[in-house]
Amino acid sequence: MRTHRSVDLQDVEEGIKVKVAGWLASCRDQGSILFIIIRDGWGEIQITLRKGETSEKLMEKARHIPPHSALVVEGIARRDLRAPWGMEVVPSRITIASRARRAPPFNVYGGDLPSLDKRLDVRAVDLRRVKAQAIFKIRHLTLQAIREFFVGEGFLEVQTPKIIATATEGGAALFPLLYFDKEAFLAQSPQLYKEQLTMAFDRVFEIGPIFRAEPSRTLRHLSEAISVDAEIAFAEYKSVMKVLEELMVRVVDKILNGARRELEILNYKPERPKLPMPRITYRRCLEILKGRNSNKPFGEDLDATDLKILGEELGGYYFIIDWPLRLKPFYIKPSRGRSELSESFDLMYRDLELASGGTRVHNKRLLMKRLREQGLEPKSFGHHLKVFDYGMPPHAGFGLGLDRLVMVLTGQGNIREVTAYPRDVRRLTP
Ligand code: AMO
Repeated sequence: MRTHRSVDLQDVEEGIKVKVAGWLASCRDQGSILFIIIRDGWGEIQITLRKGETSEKLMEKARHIPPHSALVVEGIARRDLRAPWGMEVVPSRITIASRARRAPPFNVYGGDLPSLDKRLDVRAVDLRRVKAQAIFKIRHLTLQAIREFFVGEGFLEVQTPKIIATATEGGAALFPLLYFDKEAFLAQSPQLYKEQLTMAFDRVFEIGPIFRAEPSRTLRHLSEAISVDAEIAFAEYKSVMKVLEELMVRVVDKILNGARRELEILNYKPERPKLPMPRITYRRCLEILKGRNSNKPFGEDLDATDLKILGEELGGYYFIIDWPLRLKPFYIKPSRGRSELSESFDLMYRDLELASGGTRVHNKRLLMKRLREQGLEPKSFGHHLKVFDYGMPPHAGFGLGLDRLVMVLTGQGNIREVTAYPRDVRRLTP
């Protein structure tokens, strides 16, 4: 239906015929001249109607189009350095493809914003905001950078089932569902499948949904999130941390270089990681907490208050490594010679956990022992354990929360702002 997008106008020759389309964002009526701004998926287009140049009939029609209506405009491109892309459109015809029947419940193009809840109720309209557009452009570029990085490092992109038979990340946090006549669950992570796939493909990655039924009401938890998972054969946690930190640099650089306009709109510049990122042991974290009069016994998980202190003390990006084994899922490998610890890490940005990972148990007997220690029945994992008889390599990997990463890249404090249709305890629509 259109010949040019907004962004294409910067390259067209003056005087050519164009047909553009988008949604009416504003109309500035100065009597003898009328400026209409329409927005498409790439930016803004200025439509200029002048008395004497444009018919009275068309000017009258343009004056009465309700904001947010979807329009198709045919006309001539004319150079004007004040217009977006340096080019305005002098219209000969305006077609209202879809007339807006009512005004949105808030001013999408400026003014005070209502609560996030009100905005999420009409999310498709809310996403027309310039800031939302910038956030989702950065999300898109982030995904692109991640894929480029993994492909360049010889990883194969895979997809694993999201309807599964057994828990991987602890039994409490599953969404059960009826799978024909059986009970099944939504996958908490692709953990066991990505491990198995190293047997066939060596290095794999997946970008897909994870489902968590914890009733968390925080600014950083969703019930459905997107996870970037990687798994590498013949690797252990220290080599995987190197891959992850290089991925982080690649992503931040892509955003710093490729999303300058969007970062300007957001008035934010993400911090570029300095490599190597600090590796802080869990034990060292306890000492830091002690120094701030917050005593934590060995073996207990770090809660939001602890992470806040660590974020203040350590700043920027850092790894917390060598977690107590009892805090980690059954598939994480115990440390050599220090069986109370594990070969594991979390990647942090200040007090926000971005990723976690570790070396995996690749010995079948040890994995069965670890399952039992965690009160799980090896028989329920029969299909997984079976493949360990066919040359399961030593392997390691990580899961990186895409939504949390985009929070850091766009400077957002609430994970819902970077997710098109967030799902949480209270929200299942739209
Ligand atoms: P974990 O459970 O730590 O590890 O999850 C990995 C990363 O996913 C993100 N994440 C979430 N983001 C938003 N809302 C949630 N409810 C949520 N839960 C997790 C976080 C987190 O760091 N299988 C392991 C990874 C591995 O070892 O490879 C796992 O799932 O950013």
